[in-house]
Amino acid sequence: MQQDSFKSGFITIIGRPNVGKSTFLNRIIGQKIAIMSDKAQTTRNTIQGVMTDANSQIIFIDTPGIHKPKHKLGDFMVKIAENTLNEVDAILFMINAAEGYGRGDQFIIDRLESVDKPVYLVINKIDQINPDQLFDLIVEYKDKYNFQEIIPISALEGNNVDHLLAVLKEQLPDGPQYYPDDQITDHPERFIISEFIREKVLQQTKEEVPHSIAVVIDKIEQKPNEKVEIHATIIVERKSQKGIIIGKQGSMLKKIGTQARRDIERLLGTKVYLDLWVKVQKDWRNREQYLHEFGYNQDEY
Ligand SMILES: Nc1nc2c(ncn2[C@@H]2O[C@H](COP(=O)(O)OP(=O)(O)OP(=O)(O)O)[C@@H](O)[C@H]2O)c(=O)[nH]1
Ligand SMILES: [Mg+2]
Repeated sequence: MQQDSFKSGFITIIGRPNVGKSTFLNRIIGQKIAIMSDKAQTTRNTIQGVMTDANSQIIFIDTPGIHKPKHKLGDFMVKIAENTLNEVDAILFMINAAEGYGRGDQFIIDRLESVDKPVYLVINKIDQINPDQLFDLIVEYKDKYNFQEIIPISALEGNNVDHLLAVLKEQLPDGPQYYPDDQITDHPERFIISEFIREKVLQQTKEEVPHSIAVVIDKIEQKPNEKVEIHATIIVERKSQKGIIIGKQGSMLKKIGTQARRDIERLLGTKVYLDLWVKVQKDWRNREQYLHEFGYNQDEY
């Protein structure tokens, strides 16, 4: 009897900040592995999400939004996002239906001109527009690049996501199973835990504060009472930001801690004790040594 072939491949998700790349990744993986927020430049690393079924494995790569960098951290983010273009079998270029075409999208389209891979235009957030607007958007975009297909979705509500996945699976080449059945991401729990903490800071603060922080996990310890004890430090750039993160009588830090702990407990499936500290590291986003130390390491890419 002939064995059915196994299909596999890598697909990157690129686009401007805030278009919904991480929301899409989490939806298709069915678990939160990438943090999300309404602030631009939420994602800072590439994050693989692995989708495996009986005869295929697709590895999606969530990437930082492509933007005009203002510091070394931004350079790193854009560089690793662009680097994925050369490492994959297909590209999802995601746009925000509610925003429409802009210079930032053209910048990405210019990058795509030199890439010889199928590019799918994914129009996300269609729950925010009406069908006429969608039609106009498709007409506008279809002449801008030779897209393999244009697929409208809502990552938040799930509209048409199954269709997109079916189309992608269809075009996968025959290939090996790269990851075991039960593995859903390339990052260790330690990374996801630090990201969950960062997400809560992003959601609770505004303006420059959310962009100025990094989170470092100092220690993770399994206690005899079944609890996991986690010690982490939130790094900020200025003393004033430290005050904001701590809040009045520690109220903000407490809120961040409680919310992050809930997510971490869901991830680990166990009770967690979370101890958070805040530390100032001046101008860390522009200093190679700290970027390296906080997990934004050029050499790894
Ligand atoms: N209405 C609506 N909102 C969405 C949809 N998808 C994502 N969002 C929202 O858009 C915001 C940004 O989502 P993210 O998934 O963090 O966007 P991203 O592209 O990963 O952003 P960066 O990591 O900064 O590049 C969040 O507030 C999401 O809830 C959608 O389909 N519809
Ligand atoms: Mg993201």
